[in-house]
Amino acid sequence: MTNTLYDALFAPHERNPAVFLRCDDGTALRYDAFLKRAAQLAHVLKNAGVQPGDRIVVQAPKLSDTIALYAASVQAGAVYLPLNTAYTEAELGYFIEDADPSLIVCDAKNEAAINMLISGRATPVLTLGGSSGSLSLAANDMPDSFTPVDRAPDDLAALLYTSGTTGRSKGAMLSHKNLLSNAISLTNLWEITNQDCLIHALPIFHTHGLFVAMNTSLLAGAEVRLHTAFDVEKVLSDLPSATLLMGVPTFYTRLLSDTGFTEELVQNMRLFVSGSAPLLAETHREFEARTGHRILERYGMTETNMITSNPYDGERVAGTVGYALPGTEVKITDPETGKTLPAGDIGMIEVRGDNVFKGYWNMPVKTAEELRASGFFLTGDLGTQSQDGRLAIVGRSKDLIISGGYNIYPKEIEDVLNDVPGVVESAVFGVPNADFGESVIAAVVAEPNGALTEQALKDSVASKLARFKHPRAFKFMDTLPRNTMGKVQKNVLREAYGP
Ligand code: MCA
Ligand code: AMP
Repeated sequence: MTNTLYDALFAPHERNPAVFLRCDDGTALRYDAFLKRAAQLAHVLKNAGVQPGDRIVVQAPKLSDTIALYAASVQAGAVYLPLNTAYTEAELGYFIEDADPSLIVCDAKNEAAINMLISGRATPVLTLGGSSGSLSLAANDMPDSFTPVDRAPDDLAALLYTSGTTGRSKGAMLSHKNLLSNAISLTNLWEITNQDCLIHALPIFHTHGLFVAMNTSLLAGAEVRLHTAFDVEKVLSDLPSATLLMGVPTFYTRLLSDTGFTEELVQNMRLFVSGSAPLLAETHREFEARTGHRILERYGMTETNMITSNPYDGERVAGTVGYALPGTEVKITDPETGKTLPAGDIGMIEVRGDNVFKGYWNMPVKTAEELRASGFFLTGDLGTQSQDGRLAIVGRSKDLIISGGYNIYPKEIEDVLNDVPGVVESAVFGVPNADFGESVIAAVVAEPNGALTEQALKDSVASKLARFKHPRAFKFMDTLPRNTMGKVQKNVLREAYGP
């Protein structure tokens, strides 16, 4: 019997007495105890009717049980589908409809709302959170060993939704091999071992926090300090006894803006990793001047896991994302013709390897558009590669805003705004923001003499979209700037309304 991911990440720890998770409340969970808990949860999944290949939707707080649920899902042969805790019911409804899960796990405080949302579906809802979560309680009475369900390398382990330029989120199907190959590459490259202690302050519903941070720690047997959210004070207090931090650029700018963040504090630290959004060269330099450490920047996507990384031992160059990971190919192509471009030219970044997903859930047409028959995936990012293969990202061909490491697709917000009575049209764009990298602005054309108010726009957005997607300002205009082809010129809007 084999279960690709379980055998590599979890099984080796069944008798490991070292601490895996140290939580905010001071509790420490050993690897062996964590595995027993995962087994108990796997029994609950099985008893709830979860079959191999079934999706489990998880919108839950950042708890040790939530991470054990991920391990349980792998063990039970299910497909783990984590969702941002900030999503509204309207957003949640779409994912549930699309993924057709056989189990939903949510925060105990959202149970009633989710039951209302899915009324008419037979899907059971179990809860995590505090001592009252029904999933946690049910697990307490279960046996603490579970025979993992057979899962081959190409079987799905996770379904992660990523927004799209069409406004509809797409479920990226990630196999056991996709996740494991990436964890192995990163663990080796960043030299992560069981002597490491990672400060984990990222959310656990995205690739960065769940796979890059958690899978590498599991593979290496490292300790993880589980912070429920990013809090500068808490990070400062853990730094002297930790060795690793993985974060989005906002983590680093916030640390730098605190005078308590000093070179003395990071004496024990081995590595700071940044990703999910561009790290400004200025942040890179300021960080080195303050701490003596050069942040290691890497690049990835939900669909591909990590693609490139600056070297651990070699030169970490600000403004570049380094070299293709072992077993991963990167090429730069002409976005019109698809032809490979020579070193130094700017074009579409394409990637192929064991890290690349198996396609979009229920979207064969979309999959064929973005994943070539040759196996190369079109990232939608524009970049240039030096003669020796070092990659720099220079822009995006997709209309995307990245705010604090969260991807926000303007089309999704424009669709909501355009539905508000009195709106003729709208254009959503990002402007530079010192804290979040970019922030969201909406330009709106209202019907003449209409009664449209900013409050109506805010109310509509608030009822449908997660808070991090909300425009931070609304600009009323008579018309939107367009080019001769009739396309809205977002660069003109960015220049007009940027800082
Ligand atoms: C919180 N808010 C945000 C964001 N986060 N608004 C815009 N963008 C955000 N990212 C809202 C809050 O709802 C709040 O709204 C207000 O901003 C201020 O909140 P604050 O307390 O300052 O924020 P925070 O709670 O400290 O969060 C900031 C954060 C967080 C720590 C940067 O957003 C975060 O953890 N980001 C990491 C995202 C991530 O993991 N990305 C990886 C996905 P109000 O106005 O109501 O107060 S990408 C990925 O996985 C790919 C593969 C990759 O390469 O890694
Ligand atoms: P997601 O769709 O959430 O997986 O986000 C993937 C996108 O984040 C990529 O297509 C890039 O545009 C962006 N991204 C990730 N890492 C970096 C980085 N180091 N520098 C610039 N952009 C990045």
